[in-house]
Amino acid sequence: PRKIAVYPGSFDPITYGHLDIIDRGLRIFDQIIVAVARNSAKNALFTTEERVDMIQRVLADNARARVDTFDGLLVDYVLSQQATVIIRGLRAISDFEYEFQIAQMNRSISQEVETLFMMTSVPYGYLSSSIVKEVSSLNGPIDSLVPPLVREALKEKFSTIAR
Ligand code: COD
Repeated sequence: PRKIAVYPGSFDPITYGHLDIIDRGLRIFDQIIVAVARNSAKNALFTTEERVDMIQRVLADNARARVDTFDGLLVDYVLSQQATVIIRGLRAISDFEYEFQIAQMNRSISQEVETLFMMTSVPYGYLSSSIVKEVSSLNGPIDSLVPPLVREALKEKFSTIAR
C-alpha cells in the first residue's frame, strides 16, 4: 500500500528549509501532500493562491509531491486524503513548545493520525518564512534561503507595497 503523508503549513513563502523536509520526507513516504492552510491565523504576505502557485512551480519536477489547500481541522483533511501521518519540522528549541501543543491537540482529536517530526538540516536551522520576508523587505540577500522564483515574487511584492 502506498504511504501518504501530509506536510501542512502556512508556507508564506516556501523556503529551502521546507523543501529540505519535503525531500527527506520522500525517502520515507511514497507521496507527500504539501497542504497550505487557508485559515491560518498569521496575517499572510502572499495569498493562498500565490503560495500554492509558487510551491507548484518549485516542485514541478517532483512527481511524488502534490500541492493542495485545506480548510478547517487538519486531522479531518489528513484522513480525507487517505493519509495517516502529519510531517512537521523542528528547528530551535523554541519550535518544540508550539509543535508539541499542536501534535497533542491533533492526537486528542484523532488517534488515527500520527505526527512525525524531522529535525532541520544544519544550514536551515534558523531559517523561517518570517526572517526571509524581513530580510527581503530590507533588500538583503536571500539567495541561499529561497528558490529564485520565490525571491523574484518577494521582490515584486515589496516593490508594489513600497510604492
Ligand atoms: N527547517 C525545518 N523545518 C522548518 C523550517 C526549517 N528551516 N522552516 C519551517 N519548518 C517547518 C515548521 O516547523 C513547520 O513544521 C512546517 O515547516 C511549516 O511551517 P510554517 O511556518 O509554514 O507553518 P505553520 O507552523 O504556520 O503551520 C501551522 C498549521 C497551519 C499547520 C496549523 O495552524 C493548523 O493545523 N491549522 C489548521 C487548523 C487546525 O487543525 N487546528 C488544530 C491543530 S492546532
